[in-house]
Amino acid sequence: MPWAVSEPDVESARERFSRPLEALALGDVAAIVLRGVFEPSSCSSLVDRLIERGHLYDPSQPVPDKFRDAAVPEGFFSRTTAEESTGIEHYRQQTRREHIRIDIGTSLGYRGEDREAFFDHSRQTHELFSRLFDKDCDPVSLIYGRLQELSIDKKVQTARESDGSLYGPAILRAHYGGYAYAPHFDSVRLREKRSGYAVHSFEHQFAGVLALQNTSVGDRTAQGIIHRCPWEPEVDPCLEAGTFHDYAAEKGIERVEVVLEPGDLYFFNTRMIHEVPGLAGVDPRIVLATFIGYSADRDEIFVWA
Ligand SMILES: O=C(O)CCC(=O)C(=O)O
Ligand SMILES: [Fe+2]
Repeated sequence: MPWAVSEPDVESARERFSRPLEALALGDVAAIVLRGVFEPSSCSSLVDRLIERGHLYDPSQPVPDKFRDAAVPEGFFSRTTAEESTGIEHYRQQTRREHIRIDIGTSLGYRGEDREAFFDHSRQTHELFSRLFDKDCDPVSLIYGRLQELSIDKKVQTARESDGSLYGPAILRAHYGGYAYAPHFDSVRLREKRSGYAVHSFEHQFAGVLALQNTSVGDRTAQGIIHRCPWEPEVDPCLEAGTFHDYAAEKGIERVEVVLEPGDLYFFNTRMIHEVPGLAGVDPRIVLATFIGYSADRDEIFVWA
């Protein structure tokens, strides 16, 4: 059987797999795609609201300085140990000026080095999201709800420490001007090695990503690609050298492009090498993204950003 996604809804995932999240954990399915879970009109009104309230900028206007300063460079995540430390400036120098990623929310990968500042920032995100979203527009609860259904009987909740400190519940990300994710994997355990955080204790990490707006050039749109290649140390040299595509071709590794429309939600295992090639369309690609901690033998599932 070729490696493929499960779509279009929770029911079909549950028909195909008795435990869909276990299938993701094992790498049996490339992604679980849930089509049209959020109305396209709700996606566009949310994007308009983000621009009106100054969280994003209108791409037809020059880039305001505050966004240039806040942009997250391609490939950057903060490292846990000083020996491994590669500063953000290194990544800024490698990122083209017009490749701008704006995060609205609190990313553990970006802010996890300073624990206190991370949880302070998360508190502000909870306040901000309670102003941005309401019962008529609540894409965060929507992601949590679908994940709960896919989990069958586990309890989905925002990641928290034993003292009750909450992580950010999700993150809005806008990618302007051809911003790309090169082939990579995400893991608080295997990559960032954040052993001081509760999310470190889960065996598997997934992502749940809701598309809010596509970027396009002609009839092409920027879409994610997932390779049937779980991260192992031997893959690091080609990730670092930017030669993963050659490696994958040589090994005959399968790949799946997950084509999403605004309002589609997908879940995938972030240990699988994945990428989103950049496309310099006028409108930025905008998503609401989460990370998910899952272990077969634990009743709770943690969600963070
Ligand atoms: O935007 C996506 O679909 C996935 C992005 C991604 O790989 C990441 O945020 O680590
Ligand atoms: Fe990723």
